[in-house]
Amino acid sequence: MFDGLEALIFDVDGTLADTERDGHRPAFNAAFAELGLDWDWSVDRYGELLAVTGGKERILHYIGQDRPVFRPPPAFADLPAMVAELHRRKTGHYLELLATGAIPPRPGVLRLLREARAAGLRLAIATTTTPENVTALLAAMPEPGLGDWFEVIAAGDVVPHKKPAPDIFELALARLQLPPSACVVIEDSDNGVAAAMAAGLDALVVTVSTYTAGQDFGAAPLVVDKLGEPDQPPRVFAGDLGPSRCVDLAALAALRARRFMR
Ligand code: XBP
Ligand code: MG
Repeated sequence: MFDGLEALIFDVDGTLADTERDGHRPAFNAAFAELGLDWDWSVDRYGELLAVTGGKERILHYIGQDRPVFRPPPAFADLPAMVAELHRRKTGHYLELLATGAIPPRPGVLRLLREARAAGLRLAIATTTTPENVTALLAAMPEPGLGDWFEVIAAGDVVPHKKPAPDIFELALARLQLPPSACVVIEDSDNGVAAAMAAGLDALVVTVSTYTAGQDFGAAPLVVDKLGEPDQPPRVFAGDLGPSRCVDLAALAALRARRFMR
């Protein structure tokens, strides 16, 4: 226990690693090409499509917006069946890419995780992405056994509604059997902030990522460009780190104490 702080709950995409532009996006495009579709999500268009969380939901949204007259080929019973196959293939491409080690952890992520583990804090994940993507991302990081550090991995379709709905954070809290006041969340997006706060998780830090710069993080009490290291401190956009040189446990414990007044 660290001054009332008992657990850290991490988002994955954009937070543990900057996975979207050079990870998920090319994996979607490879799946489209495999099924003979001439769809190609550019860096900019993908940024817009990220407003919709969840890969399958994102593909359906894109079809509605950009391909309104598209009908799936006869090999598929219906559109959801085709989207499911696209997404299955996309996950395969993404896993292959992760295995190459092409997507490193963001600055300060491993430092904070090690610090939390050493202090006996509990670790959890609350993400929209598919569970196997989380396991593979953690396995590819330069910290052997990292996946086992997380007591709870709440991911993907296990809840009815994805972020910005609170469901996935509520599930993580239920599995941890902790109240929101014992936790700090690390997120990178407006949808993630909305989801966490709707679950009562007011103590959160936003580490702005490639696609989330310029988003409105509402009442988020701490917004930085990265978790950082003592010798590579983050830029602070909102809130403050107190005496800490980077986003460390002392800063997070102080943040939690301020939000929950105890
Ligand atoms: C992540 C997502 C995911 C990924 C793709 O959001 O929205 O959909 O882009 O993963 P967050 P899947 O960081 O807020 O959890 O294709 O596996 O859905
Ligand atoms: Mg994210």
